[in-house]
Amino acid sequence: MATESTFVMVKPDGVRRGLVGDVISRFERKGLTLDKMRMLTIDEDLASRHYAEHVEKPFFGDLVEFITSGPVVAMQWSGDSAVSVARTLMGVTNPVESAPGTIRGDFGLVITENIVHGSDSPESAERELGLYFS
Ligand code: IDP
Ligand code: MG
Repeated sequence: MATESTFVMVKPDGVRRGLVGDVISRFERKGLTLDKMRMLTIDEDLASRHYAEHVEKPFFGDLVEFITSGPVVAMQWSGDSAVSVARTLMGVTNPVESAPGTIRGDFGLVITENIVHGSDSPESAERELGLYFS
């Protein structure tokens, strides 16, 4: 198993609902290490760069409106297989289908407002960490 770093973000709904501590606690209890953290409000330019892969999708406008709607908490977490471990803790994209015990499975019901973001590959992690921490 290789030590990796990944980008995780509590989205505006998670901040509004007071779930920042719970999200952080889950990652800590799993054994990942919190390296960096900052709170910010994403502007449209950063949103478009973050979600560049989705620019042609029908939900892109709603996604940008949502992700810029309030402060987020951006984090770098590291540890063995941190990228896939973080995705497992989050649960699948649609909270309707996310397993109980995952963040999205425990707290969500709406696909846009699914509480957390996590990088989907080491390459995405490097790109996203660069967007928020350089
Ligand atoms: P991920 O966050 O699990 O990696 P992606 O497919 O990369 O999922 O989608 C990015 C974000 O866009 C999702 O977390 C969700 O907030 C939103 N999203 C994805 N698919 C849909 C959809 O079909 N309708 C509305 N929003 C969506
Ligand atoms: Mg994604």
